[in-house]
Amino acid sequence: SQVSVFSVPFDRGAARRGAAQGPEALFRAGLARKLQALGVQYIAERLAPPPHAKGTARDARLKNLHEVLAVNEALAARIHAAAEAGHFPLVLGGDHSIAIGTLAGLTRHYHQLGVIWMDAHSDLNTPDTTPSGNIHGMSLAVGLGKGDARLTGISGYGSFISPEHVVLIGARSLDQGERELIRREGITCYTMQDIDRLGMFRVMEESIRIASSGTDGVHLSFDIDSVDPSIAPGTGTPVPGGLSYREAHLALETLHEAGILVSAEFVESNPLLDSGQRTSRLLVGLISSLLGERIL
Ligand code: DIR
Ligand code: MN
Ligand code: MN
Ligand code: MN
Repeated sequence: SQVSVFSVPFDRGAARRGAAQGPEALFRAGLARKLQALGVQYIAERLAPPPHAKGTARDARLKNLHEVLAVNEALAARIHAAAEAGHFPLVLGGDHSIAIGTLAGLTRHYHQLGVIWMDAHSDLNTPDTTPSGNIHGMSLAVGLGKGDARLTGISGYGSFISPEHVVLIGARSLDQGERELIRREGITCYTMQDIDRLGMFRVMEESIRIASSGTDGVHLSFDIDSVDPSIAPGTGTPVPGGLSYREAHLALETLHEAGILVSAEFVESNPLLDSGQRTSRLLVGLISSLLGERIL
């Protein structure tokens, strides 16, 4: 199917500026050439950054809420239209708060969406549990229907994701409220310790089975901070002990072969924090693996 690439130059969901320049850094690192070489049919679109909401009331538990709402309302509408047209949305962030719009648009079309969330974090905070007030730490909770009503009320949400259809991979930095939510809701979470013990291939086989059982499509949300900061330094909240180069590629190669995905997003790449183009180049390679690039 045709790929619809959406660049989302937005970073007000995170504490640090710079992820807004992530998409253009990927194109500078050769993304378009790579897609062409792979024979991927695609159209590319860039969302407008939302205007600064000056003078609106500030909420320390929901920082930049109005900007986050504006970009995600727009993104949800574009994602829903792409899904309706039978296209495969490939969303380039931007910080992880844009997953709110992606999930809203997708769940309006796919009523039993599975989600594979690769991240050092779980992004399962709500305004009541957040230690930072940054909405990029809340996006998966919103997708489950939890949190501020203005976020869960974004027009796309036709249905919320069911916890049994969510798989977290690569977690190693969870806040107490997130741990409790994972346990309470029975969300499957493959921590870095699980990956060390089981191996990435087995983790992916199980994740694919869980996310695709009883669902009508699976979305991959890939936060680059899932990868170890020694090879992916260009990101705002790096955590040591992450995925190796091969573990990350193997995960995406396995997802390509499984053929279960209907959509994917790559977020939290921050060129201002990168060492040269290291992280952007790594991401271009990872996207290529997801879209079918093979060693042999
Ligand atoms: C932390 C960091 N759990 C928070 N979250 C990040 O602020 O809620 N998610 N960085 O990717
Ligand atoms: Mn994240
Ligand atoms: Mn529909
Ligand atoms: Mn993260």
